[in-house]
Amino acid sequence: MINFLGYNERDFPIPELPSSDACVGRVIEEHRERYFVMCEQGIIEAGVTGKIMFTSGSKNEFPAVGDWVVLTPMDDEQGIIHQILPRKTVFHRRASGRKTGEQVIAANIDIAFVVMSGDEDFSLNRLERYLTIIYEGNITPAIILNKTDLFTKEEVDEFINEIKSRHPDAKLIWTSALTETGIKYVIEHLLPGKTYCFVGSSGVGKSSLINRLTGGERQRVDTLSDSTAKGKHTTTYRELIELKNGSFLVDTPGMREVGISGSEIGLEETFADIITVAENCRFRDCTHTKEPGCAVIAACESGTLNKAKLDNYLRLKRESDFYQMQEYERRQKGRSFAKMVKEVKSYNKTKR
Ligand SMILES: Nc1nc2c(ncn2[C@@H]2O[C@H](COP(=O)(O)OP(=O)(O)OP(=O)(O)O)[C@@H](O)[C@H]2O)c(=O)[nH]1
Ligand SMILES: [Mg+2]
Ligand SMILES: [Zn+2]
Repeated sequence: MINFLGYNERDFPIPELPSSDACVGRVIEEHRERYFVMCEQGIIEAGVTGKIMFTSGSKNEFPAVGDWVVLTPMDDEQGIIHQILPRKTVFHRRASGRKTGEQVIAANIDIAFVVMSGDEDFSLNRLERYLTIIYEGNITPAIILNKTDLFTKEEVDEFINEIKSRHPDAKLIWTSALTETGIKYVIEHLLPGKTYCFVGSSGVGKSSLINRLTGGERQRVDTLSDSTAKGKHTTTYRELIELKNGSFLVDTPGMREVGISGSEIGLEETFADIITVAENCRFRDCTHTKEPGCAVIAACESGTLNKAKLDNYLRLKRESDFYQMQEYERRQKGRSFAKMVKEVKSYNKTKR
């Protein structure tokens, strides 16, 4: 019987275990393909099997913080992960740099807090990237405007109005990790057994907020001290932190790139106002850029829709479509290569 780290049998039914010493645990830290997994017997440092099994519902083959996994301990400290249990929700972005595919930042998250601050970090377009990713992953978003102590009340109101002008219904909390303003409204969201992640640019105050929520003393579920982070406070790896009330927080390093992958559902949710108006466009395949009878352009002109939001929607839609096309081509190429290998093999066989 598992009874820890937010486990519930309904969401994560235990599969048939590969051996009698195998167990189920939750990934609490990720360091370059090494994982710290909390199991009933304690924390196990684990790698993955060469052929980690794909499970229905999980798009990505590697575990991420928040995942429930099946592992076999080799001793008290080390083990091997065989399987990722199907994810209930997932926060993933387009892999950065030259890598292809998606990168999972965290799994099985109930609410994702997008943290922004009023300085140079403030960007509604970037906020909408995060919202798209969050909705796409079936997670509920909430927005935190942090560092309000650095601004006058009028300036803070201005930031709030800007966010509300594009997302009037979004849950929005303004805070200061320094003076503790608004922290109690964040706490109100934190329920036992639920998991929350904090995302946003580097330096916006994600870890500072988490420190406030833990009351300064990190209820870290592990004992690992990261020597590379010495002297700096920049978060260098993702970790799951347990609060006294039994809720779980995932701290993540600030993201420089917030690329979206194929995100139809995410875009539909984030830009629901545009999608609704678009139903009245004359053409089914209207691109909302120049067509006659475009209800979206008309709504922007009359001020019912926000033009800057539309521009961002069109940009993100292109990005999502482009990603899907690229993935499709990659799969086709992979398929024709596999076919060629098969053909060569059977040719060699008939020759013999
Ligand atoms: N004035 C002010 N400073 C803050 C506030 N929150 C955080 N800071 C400061 O901002 C700096 C960055 O805070 P962190 O909590 O490390 O930011 P982070 O989002 O975790 O950054 P990464 O881990 O790099 O992603 C630190 O010097 C904090 O003391 C706030 O509400 N007000
Ligand atoms: Mg941090
Ligand atoms: Zn249109």
